[in-house]
Amino acid sequence: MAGTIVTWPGTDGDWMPIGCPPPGTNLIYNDLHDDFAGAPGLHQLDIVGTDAYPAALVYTADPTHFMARMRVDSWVDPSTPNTQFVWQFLFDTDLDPDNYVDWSLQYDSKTDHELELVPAMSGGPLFLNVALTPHVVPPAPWSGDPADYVRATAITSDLVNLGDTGVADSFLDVAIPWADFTAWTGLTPASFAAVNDNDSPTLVMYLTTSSSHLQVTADIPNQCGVSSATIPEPATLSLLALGGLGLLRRRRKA
Ligand SMILES: [Ca+2]
Ligand SMILES: [Ca+2]
Ligand SMILES: [Ca+2]
Ligand SMILES: [Ca+2]
Repeated sequence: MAGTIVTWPGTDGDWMPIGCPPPGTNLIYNDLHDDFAGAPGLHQLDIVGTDAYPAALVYTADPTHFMARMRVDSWVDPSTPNTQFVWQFLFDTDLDPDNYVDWSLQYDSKTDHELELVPAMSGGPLFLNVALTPHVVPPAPWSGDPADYVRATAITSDLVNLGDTGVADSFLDVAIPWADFTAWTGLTPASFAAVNDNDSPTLVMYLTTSSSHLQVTADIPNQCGVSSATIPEPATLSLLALGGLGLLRRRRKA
């Protein structure tokens, strides 16, 4: 029966905040409001969080499912339906500097309409470079019915509004069976033991949102000690993509 497969944590306090990348920063995962192109109209894609109200949390105490939580400005937004977008929990399972994203556990509400675990073909070094494996060919290693494995809480019980929409913020929760998650990613409950301060030698989590189930196009990590040199914000990305710097230099010479 739909909706009864996962036993979600009973209270918000059961969830464990995760730390900011890179490893060893010992900072809580934060994210700014209105910090990507189009953000003012895309409240449901805007990841928000502070030290007091973290953006990213996990629940690893359940014996059968791994669970992760993302705080966004507002899940319910009739003017911009949620069916066009993808919410991503990205995992770097080997801390390689040039290809940091290895897996995405993502709620694909755009193309496949499932919660799916997909590997990265190319995982960086910029979020612009992340290329995820298509769901159908080859098949996603695991996928589940959102009715069973995704839970949205429209109004956070803390009643804090880090964004600008709704009376508070919203939580998006996802769950995947440990058996499948571990078989594909190698991650176990023990892998997450030091993830709250990102002192784990083998695991970093990133939260992103997108208008594509194969890429990262919307909100990306910031305020987390992540160097802007390795992970530019969208304005910088578009300039680089257009070769803007080269054009400017050539003009100055002429
Ligand atoms: Ca944000
Ligand atoms: Ca990696
Ligand atoms: Ca809000
Ligand atoms: Ca961000």
